[in-house]
Amino acid sequence: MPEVVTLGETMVLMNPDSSGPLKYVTRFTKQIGGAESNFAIGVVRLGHGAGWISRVGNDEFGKYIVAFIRGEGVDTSQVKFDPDAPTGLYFKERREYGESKVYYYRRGSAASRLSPEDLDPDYIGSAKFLHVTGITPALSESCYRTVKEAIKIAKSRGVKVSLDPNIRLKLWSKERAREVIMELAAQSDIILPGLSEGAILVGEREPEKIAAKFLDQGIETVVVKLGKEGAYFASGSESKFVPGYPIERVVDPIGAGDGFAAGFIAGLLKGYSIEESVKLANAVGALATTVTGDVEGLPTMDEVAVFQGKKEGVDR
Ligand code: KDG
Repeated sequence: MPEVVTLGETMVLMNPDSSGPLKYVTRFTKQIGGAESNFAIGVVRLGHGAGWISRVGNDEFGKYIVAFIRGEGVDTSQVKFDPDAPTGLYFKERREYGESKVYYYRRGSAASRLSPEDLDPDYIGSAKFLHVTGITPALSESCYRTVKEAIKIAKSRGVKVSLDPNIRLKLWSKERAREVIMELAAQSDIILPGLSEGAILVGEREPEKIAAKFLDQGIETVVVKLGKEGAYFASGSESKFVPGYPIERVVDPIGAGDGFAAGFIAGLLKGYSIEESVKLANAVGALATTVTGDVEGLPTMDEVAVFQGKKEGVDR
């Protein structure tokens, strides 16, 4: 049974071969993306077992996604092929400046029909961590109930719960996101918000204040992601800024947060301190931005060691 279990939607990603408005783009590269499977792939690359629970359509895209994720070494035994709904799809739009945009084609997708009956309590109960994100409960009422049930199972079996808010305002309003994510946060042991998510969720803009508000809710460990500046963590009486790794040329920022989460949880699984786990998370998040695609840049531990200057790289 995997050490880490996660659940959520993975879509086929149509990644434009050129930048600019999609209206003028003529060629796309077919890849995959989904916050939770990005995370699971990241954990496996770093040397740990991960399982991903989901539904995909019983269609070519669903088969492609499952084959890809299984090929990365993630356990896909809990994924169902749904004959009555299609696999979701999303497009990225790249600009030479600023952030990428995304366009979803996922309403009514197979994954949006995930339900609590798709959960095997023994599968979740045998893991060390359950990782959930704020994307899944935004997909549908049944997805919301599924995430709550997964957390309930984890808590009843002593499995630690980590939550990445991953607020996607194309899926729901700020108000609903706050209400649901704060409800899930109250049940979680670890939360990994970004700065703008902190502002939405707890109305604070500074890392220390964001962390303090979540600690007040009874969450054990808060790690506030600060992009290239690194991260700030607070856990019990310990708190610290951990500097990041500025990347000169970010090729594709989407998926960096999932890489960060994978690095952090993998660090804890290795028995690292929270600070060392945040360092690993910073490195994984930074490396994820150096390659086009949501998962293609996720590193192995060897690649992290070379990046951090702890090991010499051999290229030829
Ligand atoms: O974190 C990256 C994800 O946003 C991307 O892989 C697609 O899961 C996705 C989503 O719902 O936006």
